[in-house]
Amino acid sequence: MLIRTAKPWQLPDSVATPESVYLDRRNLLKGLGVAAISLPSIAAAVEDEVPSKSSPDTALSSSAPYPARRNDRFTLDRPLTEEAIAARFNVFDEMSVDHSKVHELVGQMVTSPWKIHVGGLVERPIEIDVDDLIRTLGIEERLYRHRCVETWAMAVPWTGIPLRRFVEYAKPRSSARFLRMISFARPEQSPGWYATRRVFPYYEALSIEEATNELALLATGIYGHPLPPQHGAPLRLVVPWKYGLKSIKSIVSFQFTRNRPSTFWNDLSPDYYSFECNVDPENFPGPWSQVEERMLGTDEVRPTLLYNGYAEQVAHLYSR
Ligand SMILES: Nc1nc2c(c(=O)[nH]1)N[C@H]1C(S)=C(S)[C@@H](COP(=O)(O)O)O[C@H]1N2
Ligand SMILES: [Mo]
Repeated sequence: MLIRTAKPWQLPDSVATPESVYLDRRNLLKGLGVAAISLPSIAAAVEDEVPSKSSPDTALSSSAPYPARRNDRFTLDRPLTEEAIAARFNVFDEMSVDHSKVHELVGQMVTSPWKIHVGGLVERPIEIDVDDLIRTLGIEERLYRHRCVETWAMAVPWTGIPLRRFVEYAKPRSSARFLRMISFARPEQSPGWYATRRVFPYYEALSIEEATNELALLATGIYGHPLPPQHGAPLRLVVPWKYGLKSIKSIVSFQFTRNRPSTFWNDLSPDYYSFECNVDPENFPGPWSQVEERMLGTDEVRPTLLYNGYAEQVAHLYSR
């Protein structure tokens, strides 16, 4: 029998980035500067690295709207994962590639105040603090399944802003066909930044049809309170019919584009990770099986569901 030394989802050496690129911060920032020619707000996000001090008032205000009212249209077929279990097993490679260590390493992260930038093909670019965004657009609670491409799964109560509502607020031009999202870029608050074989910041994208699907949520909370940093505070995407890698954490920038943007894992390992990355038990290009999944905490093994059980809401997006 073949014994694997690396976990199958780890990055094959053939697609790893040369050390010179990720070890040298100045090179990294220069690299981002080049990207910023076509996407100006990335540069703004990267330069905005020095957090201003938050007043006690703003620190408190983010917890005021919790717990939010639950939207009962979204139901589960399994028990909720225990909060403490979900909070201690996280994929947040900017902190560590050891999922069990992430929650111990997020202490440096400053998540309030937190400005986001909304630009690209919009009527007018917007800069807004997440607390103001919450006050403006409102939040609700939803129970969702979550499925990682590594085959672990969980079921959790997210709180957040329906992404469709955010897209309407952003007023994209009719030429916008995709929504690109970029994570925070603060190496000094991210112990894994130079310690992993990844080139950050993390970036993701959805088609406008996906972004305006009723399931897409911009999560600001979990288990009835604001997100703890390990879950991607203060604002992260949740698209439960896709593998978890699409649900980008700690977003600072949103851009509407005409062309399909590249995505972090598709760039790193295109043979395994498509742009769409929809949960599918039968069709997965990587060298491990997606037929079953294992629930965090209970270790219960369940059959993987097409679109993670959300076919009714999303299958029409992908029929040709
Ligand atoms: N910025 C960023 N976002 C990210 C990741 C990451 O490493 N960095 N990991 C993704 C993956 S692979 C998964 S499974 C989920 C995990 O979310 P959780 O830790 O809140 O369960 O976050 C996604 N979002
Ligand atoms: Mo994942």
